[in-house]
Amino acid sequence: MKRENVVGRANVEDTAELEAYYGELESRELGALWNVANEIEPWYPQPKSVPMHWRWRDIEPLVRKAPELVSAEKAARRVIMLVNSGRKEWSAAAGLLYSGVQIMNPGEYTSAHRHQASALRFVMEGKGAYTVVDGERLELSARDFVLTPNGTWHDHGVAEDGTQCIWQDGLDIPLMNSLDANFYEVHPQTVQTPTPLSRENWNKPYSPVFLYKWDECYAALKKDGARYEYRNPRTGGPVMPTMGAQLDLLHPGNQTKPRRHTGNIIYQVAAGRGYSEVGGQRFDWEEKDIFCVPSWTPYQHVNASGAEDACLFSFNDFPTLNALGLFKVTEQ
Ligand code: GTQ
Repeated sequence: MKRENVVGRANVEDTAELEAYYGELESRELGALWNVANEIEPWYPQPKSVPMHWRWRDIEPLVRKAPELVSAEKAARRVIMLVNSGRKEWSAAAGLLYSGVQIMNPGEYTSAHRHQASALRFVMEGKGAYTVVDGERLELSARDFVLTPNGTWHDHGVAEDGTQCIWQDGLDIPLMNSLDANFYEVHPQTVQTPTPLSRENWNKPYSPVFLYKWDECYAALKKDGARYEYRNPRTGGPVMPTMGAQLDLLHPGNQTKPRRHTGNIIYQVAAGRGYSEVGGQRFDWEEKDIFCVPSWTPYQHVNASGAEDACLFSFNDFPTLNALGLFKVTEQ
């Protein structure tokens, strides 16, 4: 019990009589709210997730080892997950967002499936990767951003004449599971036969654009300034109902304003180097590093280099918070 000596907060002393009473309650699957009230009604968000930094140079050898040990077929998805030490039980990278690094060799593919969870990918390296989303085949290059929205059939692979490919997956699996709303289905064909997908009378809750090519997005980012949001062109809003994504550009010597907000962000360094202060910790990052900012954690990004631009790709759960009226932000 966390007692607080503040009017309006639980502050009950333990006595022998009360302890016996708590035992009786427990035996009937009951409990006294005042023993947990201060914990379950925090003054402000108290994320279980902690700020974390997965350095590419540390994880790369382990990611590359996976294909030597497990086939893509047997693994179904050969992915090394990013596990937040405060969120292990949810397989979450931060908050209720999952992330992992998927690796595929030339000629390998995953079998077609769909799930209620929404997925997005940011390509880290390689040539010849493709994904087929609801029958539409999309060719993927380094730093491309691609969606496999909730309920869409998808399979992916690497062409025989390609190179080893690696990409970061982002999914809302922990959110779906915490809502007990997840479903999973295997496609009747192992891999989908590519067919054109009609966008006529599009009424899906996600973007009709699935593939956002790096060159175009980066050019738009450079033209417009500091931020590029991947958008659903039909609505101008986020690409999927539960997750959004963006690019941040930091010119040499630039830094973002310190801010904090509800909602979680997972970053991947798309280019350059710099550092971020996240909840009082300093993460010195370089290309392909991944780090997270849990909800309500103050943070700031800095490009301390004298010469090179830095670009951060990130995805977030802001659309979920916005849909529920829970997004709050403060700039300091
Ligand atoms: O490709 O749909 O990293 O279902 C984890 C679960 C990727 C996928 C992951 C998945 C996928």
